[in-house]
Amino acid sequence: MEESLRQRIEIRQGDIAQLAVDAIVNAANTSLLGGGGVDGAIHRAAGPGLLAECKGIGGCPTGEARLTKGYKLPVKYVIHTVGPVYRGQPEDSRLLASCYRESLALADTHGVRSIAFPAISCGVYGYPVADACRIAVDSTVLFLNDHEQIQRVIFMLFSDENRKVYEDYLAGT
Ligand code: AR6
Repeated sequence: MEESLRQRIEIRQGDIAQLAVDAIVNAANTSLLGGGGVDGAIHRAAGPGLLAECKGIGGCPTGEARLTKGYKLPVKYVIHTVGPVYRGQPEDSRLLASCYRESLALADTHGVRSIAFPAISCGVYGYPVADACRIAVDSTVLFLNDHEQIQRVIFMLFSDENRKVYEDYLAGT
């Protein structure tokens, strides 16, 4: 990968709800009404204002994204996207790539310069992390290639194991 592009991508480990960036991405479900995992952590840290705004959106189809304010989080925006439940079908990768693309496009439209993603679909939704990582990084690189505004994309991994998967993949690109 070209060095200038590589410098816009960062891999970190920890709680995405603590990150101070312009926008964080939430791995939500189609109701947008909260849940466990990263969704639960984001809603807990954001406070009730986030759920109230989400209620007014009326859900989000798999592979799409919706934007809200950050409330008590140290971010301007939360971008809620709905990853596919992994079934081992070609459609899974198409929908997961769409989550990254749509989230980045929405962020771009709102003037975001720094954004962080969790490993969408890699928890409850069962997506194998090595495959999901490849899709996450490749979709992001494709987007950054012809969009200048977003200067920093952080992949925020929760576990040591997942962080290593991302680091290894990025090292090989
Ligand atoms: N910061 C960063 N990553 C996290 C955090 C956190 N605070 N907490 C968990 N992860 P999951 P999914 C990691 O299950 O598979 C929810 O109930 C986690 O280790 O949160 O897309 C929604 O409401 C895993 O690697 O999301 C949906 O119903 C990754 O985030 C459903 O789960 C994603 O795991 C979505 O499932």
